[in-house]
Amino acid sequence: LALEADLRNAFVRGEIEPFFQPIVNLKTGAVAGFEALARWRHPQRGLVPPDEFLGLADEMGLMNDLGLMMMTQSSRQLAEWLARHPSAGKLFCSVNLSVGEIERASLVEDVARIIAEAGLPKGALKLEVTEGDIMRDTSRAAETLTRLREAGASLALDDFGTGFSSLTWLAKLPFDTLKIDRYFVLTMDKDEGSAKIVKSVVNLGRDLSLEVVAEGVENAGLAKLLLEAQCHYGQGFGYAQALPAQEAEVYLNESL
Ligand code: G
Ligand code: G
Ligand code: MN
Ligand code: NA
Repeated sequence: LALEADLRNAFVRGEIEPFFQPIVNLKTGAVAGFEALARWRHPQRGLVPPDEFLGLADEMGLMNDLGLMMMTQSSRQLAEWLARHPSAGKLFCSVNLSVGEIERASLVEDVARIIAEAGLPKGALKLEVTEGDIMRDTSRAAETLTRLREAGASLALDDFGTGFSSLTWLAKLPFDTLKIDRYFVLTMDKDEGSAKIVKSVVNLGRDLSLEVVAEGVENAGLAKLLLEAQCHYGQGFGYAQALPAQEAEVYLNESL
């Protein structure tokens, strides 16, 4: 209950902010983009990870506020980085959407406004959704995703491989990016089945002209296997965890 009161205030006080985990070009090591992950700097408890407050935020009806704050701050931050690091090319930043946000009528106009206010190029703000987020009402989700793309966002299907109907969504919905769930990536050096799944998912993504990101790249051995599998990008503790903005910019600069 104490946490509940704190969480309501946290938004007002600006205690919740995006950290940025690098997504790296497996071939060159250059940062291609970041995933924004919410972190709460609690005045007494220190850094509170999302697993400890997202459930509560959802119960309290705060997920829309969280998503708007994450998209707004990430977009502003990304615009600054693009201006300061022209050699970073088409740098992107992805933000996770929750199911309630995808179903919110005003989402598309909010995204269009946030992109315009930050002055971001088309596709630079990437929105991550999971299969679970789009399964509740697929035809409506399909329409929303199409409109989000028209509004200038790009789209990633997150945690790919953990759901049931992955292939249907992939072919039917306008995704730009496919993120392979870390479970398969983490075990691909020990488990032949996982390695085969990762390879076929990479090939599937490439055949569908999607950019493929492997999550859970915890060490150089996995990065090498993924490069051999012709995966485009890697994300994981082997490169960096989610970093505060200043540290993320240092990482970006040193990777270029
Ligand atoms: O960063 P970490 O690994 O602790 O994140 C745990 C979970 O919280 C992940 O599933 C991630 O997708 C989710 N998460 C982190 N930030 C956000 C956010 O801003 N919005 C939503 N909807 N989920 C988030
Ligand atoms: O659900 P989503 O894919 O958005 O989750 C991102 C989460 O994955 C974040 O909580 C982040 O901290 C976590 N994560 C990122 N890289 C790694 C990794 O290399 N290993 C593990 N175990 N988790 C990771
Ligand atoms: Mn994600
Ligand atoms: Na994921």
